[in-house]
Amino acid sequence: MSELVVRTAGESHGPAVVAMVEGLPAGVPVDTARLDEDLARRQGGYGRGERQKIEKDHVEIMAGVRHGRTLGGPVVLIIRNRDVRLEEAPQVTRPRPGHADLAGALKYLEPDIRNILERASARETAGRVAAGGLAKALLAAFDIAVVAYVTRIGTVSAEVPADVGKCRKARDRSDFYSPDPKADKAMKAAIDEARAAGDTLGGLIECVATGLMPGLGSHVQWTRKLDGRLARAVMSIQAIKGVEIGLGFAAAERPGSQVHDAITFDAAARDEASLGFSRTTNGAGGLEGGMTTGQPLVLRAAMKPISTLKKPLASVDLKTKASEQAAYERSDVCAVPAASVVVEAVVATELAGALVEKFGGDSLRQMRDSYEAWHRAALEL
Ligand code: EPS
Repeated sequence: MSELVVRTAGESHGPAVVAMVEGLPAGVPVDTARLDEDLARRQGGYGRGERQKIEKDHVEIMAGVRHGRTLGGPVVLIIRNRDVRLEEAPQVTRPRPGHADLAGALKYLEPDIRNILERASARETAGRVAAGGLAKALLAAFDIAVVAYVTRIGTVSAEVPADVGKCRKARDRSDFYSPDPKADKAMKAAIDEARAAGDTLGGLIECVATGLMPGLGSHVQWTRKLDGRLARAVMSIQAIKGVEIGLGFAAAERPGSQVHDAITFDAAARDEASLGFSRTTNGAGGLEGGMTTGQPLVLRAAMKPISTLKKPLASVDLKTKASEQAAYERSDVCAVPAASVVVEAVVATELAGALVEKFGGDSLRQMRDSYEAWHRAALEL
């Protein structure tokens, strides 16, 4: 079975963040300018901290690409850090509640939390975003698009237009990566208020993927169920505490007749990715039985507020065991917009992985042929 695997390496203040992407077919177009656009979006958004004024993330390709196309071998991407000071950075001994600090220090028998936080830092997500750009390029060859945007900052909610194209356009004009310009003022006020209070703010992110054919993922083994894999990928993003698909938690309150999506058929849409089958609603969020249904995938993630607080919570010094305030150097007040770029990237990566598993071949051309053969056979059903 073909498999797409993404691994990252690198410390927040080490020389670079590195991503290795293994399992892409040969022939996927790679445009570093496009990858850099996502990296710039990840660095941006209202509420980001001082670090992003230092960094200017840019992808360099170290392996796996020639003449702007993947070769079929592992692709290695690096993003050099500018704020490199891993060796000289001072020890940290006062763990921040909410961060990996205390659990990591105890797990690794490590009194200097610096040795934990450097890898736990969300700077690592630059690697996942760069890798996600490659996944998006593969998906685009099958007319599959993924977009994520911010639907809430703290208690301020955005209205989400039904049209995904409109969402993307509005998001690209918003400092909050929100699809609702009417929410901007209140979102800004909420972040400014948190900053003034030495506090931080979380929020909600929605991600939609369109153009998906039915049958990506699988019902036959729990490890292959796409909803489970998406949840794992999104939950693994720093500070994400909840993931839901479609109606998600709201489905628990409704009777089945108001949750499940009646099936319709339109012969005129026979040639589309969904093979002409449609739904009157999309409560399932595009997934049934761990497989895509051919309807848009709709996933939401909840992000907790960043755990590095300017007005720190109580903690304990690991060396002296005395009560102290948690460590503070600098921090983002709100990184929900940045996290939305990471959600988009990891969802794209999981979908590209499912595509590779179903239609995998050595080359993109072979994958396209395999997809078309399946599509023809499905039309004969
Ligand atoms: C990040 C860089 C980090 C943090 C943030 C993510 O920079 P520094 O630690 O040098 O200020 O701003 O990391 C965290 C939110 C965290 O909790 O570790 C980045 O590039 O995204």
